[in-house]
Parts: sequence; structure tokens; C-alpha cells
Amino acid sequence: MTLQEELVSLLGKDIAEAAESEIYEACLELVRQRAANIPYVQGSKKVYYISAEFLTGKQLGKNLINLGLYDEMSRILRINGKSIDAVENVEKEPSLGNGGLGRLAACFLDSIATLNLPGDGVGLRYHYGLFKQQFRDHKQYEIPDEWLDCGNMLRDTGISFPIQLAGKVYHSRLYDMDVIGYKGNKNTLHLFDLDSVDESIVHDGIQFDKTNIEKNLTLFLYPDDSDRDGQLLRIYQQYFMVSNAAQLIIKNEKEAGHDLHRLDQYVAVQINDTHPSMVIPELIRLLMAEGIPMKRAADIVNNVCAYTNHTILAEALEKWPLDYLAEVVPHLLPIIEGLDYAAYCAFSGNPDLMIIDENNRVHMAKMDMHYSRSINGVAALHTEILKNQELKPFYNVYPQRFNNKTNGITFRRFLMHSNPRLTNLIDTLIGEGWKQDASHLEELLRYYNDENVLNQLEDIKYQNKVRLAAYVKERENIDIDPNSVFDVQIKRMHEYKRQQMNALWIIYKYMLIKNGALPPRPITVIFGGKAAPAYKMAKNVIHLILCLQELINNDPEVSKYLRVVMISNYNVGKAEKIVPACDISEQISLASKEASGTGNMKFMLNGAVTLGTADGANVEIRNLVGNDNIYIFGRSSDEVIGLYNTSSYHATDFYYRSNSIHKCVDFIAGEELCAIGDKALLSELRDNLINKDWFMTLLDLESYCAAKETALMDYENRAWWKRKSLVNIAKSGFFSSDRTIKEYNNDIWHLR
Ligand code: 26Q
Repeated sequence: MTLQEELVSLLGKDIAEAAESEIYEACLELVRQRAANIPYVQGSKKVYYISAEFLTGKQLGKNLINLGLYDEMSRILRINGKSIDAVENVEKEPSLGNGGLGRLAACFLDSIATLNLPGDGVGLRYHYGLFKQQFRDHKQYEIPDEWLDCGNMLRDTGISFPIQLAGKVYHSRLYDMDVIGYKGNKNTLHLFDLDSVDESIVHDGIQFDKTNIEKNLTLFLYPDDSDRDGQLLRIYQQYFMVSNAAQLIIKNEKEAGHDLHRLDQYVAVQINDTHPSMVIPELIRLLMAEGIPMKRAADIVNNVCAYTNHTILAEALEKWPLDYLAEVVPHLLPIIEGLDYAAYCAFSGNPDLMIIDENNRVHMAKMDMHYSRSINGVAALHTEILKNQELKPFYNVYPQRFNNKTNGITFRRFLMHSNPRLTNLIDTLIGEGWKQDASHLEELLRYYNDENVLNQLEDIKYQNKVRLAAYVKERENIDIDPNSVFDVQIKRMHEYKRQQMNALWIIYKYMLIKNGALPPRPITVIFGGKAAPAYKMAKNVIHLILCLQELINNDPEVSKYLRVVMISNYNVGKAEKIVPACDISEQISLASKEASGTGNMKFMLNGAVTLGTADGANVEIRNLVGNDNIYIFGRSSDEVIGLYNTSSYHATDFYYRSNSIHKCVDFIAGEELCAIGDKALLSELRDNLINKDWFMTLLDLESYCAAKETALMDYENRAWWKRKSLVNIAKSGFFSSDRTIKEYNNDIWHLR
């Protein structure tokens, strides 16, 4: 049967007569059938990637690409008057992650399968993923994200484990999703759930009874944990996840007839930040239940586990009160205390190295570092900061455990799927080898002086901008001009990422235009991002941006030169539409605070030029493309760390020293914006910038404005800019997650 015949047979009617939703279901079934014929990756050792988040994005398009069916399917639909985009749109996006960490886990699963390595993901089947974001009155509102109620790729396995929570036994249910590699075999993403979870307890947006564990355990991704009940629920979720993971591992190993004393020969466990850290005591507990003494069990687990750190922000390093753990997981307490006592004996009670601190809080990262064979950061600079600052006491005692694994992204989704035009051009220029070995992209440098190729690149960027402009018109009802410069900042809203600095630049530009200093070409500043529901300052920044959008786009004088768009409900699918259309990629975090960033890599791969600080993976981008092909500004991470250590940054100094900064900051709570927005919120934001500014916005503001001006001027030298764009694409191969995963395997997992 041809693909067309298969599809028609599954549909039971002609394609032209079928609705998109019917075609979607038929495609889903076709993928299921094809996947069923693909063998699982085989090998004698397997990695379990345990993560509270897997931000997979929509599955259909990616699976069709990896099965090699996408182009043919797209053609068949087109000749029948249908568009594959519309069919893919039927699928709801599983938003089972917040941002970078969750998306990284999804890219890693894609690469593990593509490289034919045995490796499964283990996580939770949240009924609601990250909330959906709506804007009303220039503010963010949160509503539940229902994703399970339409065809999805999960399969009920019938597998269940008993899980002890607060002395009561619950029975889990395991759902599996195929992870199909690109031209490769398949692995599995295991997501655990509880049958009794009840969606009807949700009310008023995303509120629910946080104490009813039976009904709420897997209801939401990361419920608000600003109060005690929220924190307890997080511990419940985390333990539920890791106990299931540990039981799955032991079950598989016993079925394979492996000797549990040699678990490290058969299994590697990667702990994705501290959220799955309790897998360490849980595995020890299960090994003890198999008759292995505690000390021996701890040694075994120590050789199995590896820990990845994704942040140096203190508030994200989990420390749970011992009595919370005593309430939720009393059976783990003797083990955690035993591990702490072992650390006490080994390191003469050095408080820096203790798992339980003097306030009886359990430091999850410290437990990870004592009981993992590998500790890694996610970009070169980040790993250096871990070794020399944040985790220094541990580096001193376990130097050989520390290593760097610079993040990566899957090019199958963030180029082949999201940017078909550029994909085709690359294929015709250098062949298809880059799809499995991204370092081949460097061959594009041959075309550095090829006028014709450079013009094609420019034309593709323009087409992608037209596509985005149409989408923005349709979804947000805002007109943007594809001939303007697209300057883009899309990522979670957080003070350290400094969207507020970009907003201050907009104010600065607005005032210049008002004073007759007109830019050579219009500029469109595009934002997208969600703020955590309880994070006030991040919500205030959204408010500011939405007020600026209203003010500027409706000002006939200014809107000819400057427009602002905040795209609502930013998610993976929207990233795929926005990234290929970007000219300038905003990566402006305060140096030292962004562990790596992965959006920066997606933009680079799609030919955008980075405007950023020397932070995270930006540093590595600069080393690859050279200073001519990136705009780096602002204080270095060493300088920033110095300022924190000596408490010598005072925002007021900068506010009073510069008239221009003064005026921009005051504009936030000035007449124009307060006529549109909420004076209290805007004033709070302004006052915070002057009196606190914990992430040093005003410190870098002037050098940011200068660097952005240079970038905008350079953009006018079209021949130059096109070459910058080409170099960025050509040098991006390093950031393929295939490269990252090869490094994890060579240095940590040693899968066979
Ligand atoms: C912790 C405690 C309590 C509640 C929530 C959390 C929590 C939740 C999510 C802490 C951290 C996260 C997510 C972190 C994250 O996404 N980090 C990003 O990871 C990326 C992949 O390594 C990096 O590229 C980013 O730099 C980093 O910010």
C-alpha cells in the first residue's frame, strides 16, 4: 500500500472529504502502526532520564519527520486540498514543562533514540500542564491547560506500582509514549498517574484544594508552592515520581535476571535538577528490601546516579524541612539521616557538606552530589561558576565528579520542522548529512561570498517574517511589517532574564522618535513568555510591556517606526513559528544568572544574530562565530559576582547619575502609561528598579542601548548582515543535542 492508500483506508473516506480532525486521528493511527514495527533500542545498559518536566511539544509532525514520512504526507494532503499545518494544529500541545529544563529533557529523548542508545524518560502524567496564559486589561490571567481530552500518543500499559504516601498505599498507573528516533529505533517516555485524580476539583482559574492528595496528586505541573500545602504537594509529587521510577528499574532488572549488586553495569540514572533527588534514598531502600545492606546499597546507587544542575539561583535550590519529609515519606527518613551521618563522618562534620543543615532542612543538591558519580553544569561558564563559587566545597572534595555538558537542541524540530524553507536550501547546498551529523553545517561557509546564496537566505528570512506577521495578525490582531527588523525576546518572564531592560530600551527609543530621531527602518519588538502565577514582579513586567504595546502601536507618529507585540500563551509551537522569523535574538540575562539558555541556540540555527551578555551558552556562541557575528555587551560574570559579594551595586547611583536612565525609569509610572494601565503596579515596578533592582538592570542599560544601536545600524549594511546570518547557521552544529548526548554517553553513562 502507498502512504496515500494507507491513509485513505484508515480514514474510510477520501482525504478531500475528511475533516482535519479526522485526518489527524488517521495520521495518529498511522504513526502508531509504523512505530509498532520499529524495534526498541537494544543494549546491555540503559539510562533512565528522570525529570519532573518533559516539554515535548506536539508529537505528530515530529514523528512524521523522524519516520521519514513528513514530506510525502504533506504532498498527499496538499494535492487533496488540505494543509499539513492545519492537521498538525488539531493536536493539543502537551505543556508538561515550564521552560528550558523541560524542553531540554524532550530534546535529549529525541537524540538518545536517534543515536540508537537505550534510554527512557520517566516523569508524571499531569492532567493539566503549565497554565494557559490570557491577557485582559493588560494583565496575565491563568486558565487550566487541558491536553488529555483529545487524541494523544499515550498508551495505558496496565502496569502499576504500590506507592506509600504519608503511611497510606496508593496504586499508580503507567502510561507510555513512544520516542521515535530520526531514522532510528525507538525508546519510551514513561509517565505515571493516579486513577483517583479528579479534574472537577479545579475552580476559579487554576485553584484547587491542595490538601486532597488522592484527587490532586498529578493534577497540575508544579502547583504554586508559596505556602505549606503547596510545598507538601510538591514533595508528594516528587516522591510519587521517583518511587515509580525506582520500582520500574528494579522490576526491569529482575526480569532481565541481572544481579542487583551490579546495577551500575546495567543502569544509569540521570537526575534532572533536584526535583527527582529522592530517587537516591528510594533506590537504596528498595535494594535494602532485596537484602542488600545499607552501606553496600548506597555504594551501588552512588555508581548508578548522575546529577545535572540547571541553576545557581538560590531560590530554585530545593531545601525541604525535615518534618515535611517526615510527614510525606517517613519511611525515607532513616535513610536520609543515615546518608547525612555518613557525610558527617567522612568530612568531620563540615557544615558546608552536610545534607541536613542546622535548621533541619534537607538540601537535595547536596544529597545528589554525595551520591552521584557525576555532577554536571549545562554550559562551560555555568560549570566554572559551580566549581569556583556555588558548589565549591563539593568541588574541593569531589573534583573528578564535576564535568560540563553544554546544552543542545534537536535540529529535527527546530530547523527541519519549523523552517522547511531553510532546510531545503541547506539540503541543496550541502546535502542531507547534517541531519544526522550537524557539524556538516560548517560546509555552508563555502558560500560566504556567494551573492546568490546570501540572497536566498535573505529571501527565506523574509518569507518567514511574512508567515509570522500573518499569524500575529490572526491571533493577536496586530499589524506588523515584515520589512521591519524583528527583534525577539521569548522565554519565561523572570527578573534575571531582564525583559524589563528591553522595555526600558523601547521607552528610550519611543522618546527619541518623539524627538525626531528616526530609525533608518522600522523596528518590531516581539515578546512572549509566561510569569509564574505568584511572581508579582514578573507579572508587573508583562503589564508594562502590554501597556507599551497599547501606547506605541496606537501612536500614529511612533508606530511607523516602532511596534511592540507581546504574543500570548508562548509555548513550543509558537516558538517554532517565531524563531525562524527573528533577525535579532535577545539574550540579555544578567551575566552569571542564565545557566545556559537554549533559545539562544534555536535562533542562531535559524540565522538570527545574538544581542546578549557574556552569560551561559552565549559565551560559547561568541567563541564559535567570533565577535563580528554577535553583539555582546554588559558586565562580565566575574564583575557581577564581585558586585554581589561586596554588596556594592546600588541602582540609585545609576538612576541619579544619568539623565536618560532617570527619564526612562520614570516613564514607567508616568502619565502616558498610567492612563492605560494600573498605576499601582507600574509604580511598584518603577520603585523596585530604583530601590532594589536585584538583577542589575540599570547597571547594563546604557551598554545595552549602545549595542542595540550598533546592531540596528549594521542591519542596514545588508551584505554584511547576511554573512553574519550565514556564519551563525554554519557554526551552530555544536549545539545539536546529538552532540550533547554523545558527550553524556562517553563521559557519564557508557551505554553499550
Ligand atoms: C524549584 C523549587 C520549587 C518550585 C519550583 C522549582 C523549579 C521549577 C522549575 C526550579 C527550576 C525550574 C526550571 C528551571 C529551568 O528551566 N532552568 C533552565 O534550564 C535550562 C536547561 O538546562 C537552561 O538552559 C536555563 O539556563 C535554565 O534557566
